[in-house]
Amino acid sequence: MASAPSSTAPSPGTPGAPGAVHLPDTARDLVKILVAGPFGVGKTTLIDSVSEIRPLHTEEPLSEASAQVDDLAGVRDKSTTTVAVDFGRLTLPGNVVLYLFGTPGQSRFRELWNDIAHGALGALVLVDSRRLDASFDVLGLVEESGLPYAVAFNDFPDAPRHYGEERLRRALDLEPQTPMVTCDARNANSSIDALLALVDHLIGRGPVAAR
Ligand SMILES: Nc1nc2c(ncn2[C@@H]2O[C@H](COP(=O)(O)OP(=O)(O)OP(=O)(O)O)[C@@H](O)[C@H]2O)c(=O)[nH]1
Ligand SMILES: [Mg+2]
Repeated sequence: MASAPSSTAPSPGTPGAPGAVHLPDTARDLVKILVAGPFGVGKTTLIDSVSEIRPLHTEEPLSEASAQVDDLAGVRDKSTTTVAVDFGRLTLPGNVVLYLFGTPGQSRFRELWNDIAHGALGALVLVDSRRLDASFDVLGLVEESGLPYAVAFNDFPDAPRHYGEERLRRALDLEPQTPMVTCDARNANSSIDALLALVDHLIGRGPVAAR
């Protein structure tokens, strides 16, 4: 599978470094991006690892009732879930500023999705290759909303390694031009590379009107 161009995380003391709250004057393009995916795929983790401001989270403890609805397979240790949205900010080289909105991908959140997707230019869809079917809902939502997107396969230790890119593309019914990368959401550079793959894709499509 193609991996995204390599990146370097901003180092402390530079605009966009962790703790830099105010946008530098050089900020050029402000872009709203969705970080979407099924339950427990790593949306909150990814926004945490790349955000240069203290991220906003809406985490609540998982309840017995939610365990009936959202399958804990693969994420048994998980004790909280995002009940609305995650928010973070990342300045890329070239002073493009990404506003990152983490959003649940289950179809039952369609209304929330429509609200959060408003004004977004693209989506990074996180996929857990151990449970591909869990991503069908979010891929449906992203296709419905017409947002360009890239797919990042989150690197869990027991993820199957034998699927080739073409098999994964077929299983998820992705267009040939949809970027596919792997990423470890816990790692800032890896997550930034996944976001860069999306930004490259957006740039390659030419000017995009906000949805
Ligand atoms: N090994 C590995 N673990 C990960 C990765 N991304 C996330 N995790 C772990 O997976 C669990 C779920 O991550 P979250 O970031 O809470 O997932 P989420 O998509 O925000 O979950 P919800 O908001 O509940 O849908 C956490 O325990 C993370 O540490 C990854 O890339 N690799
Ligand atoms: Mg979350």
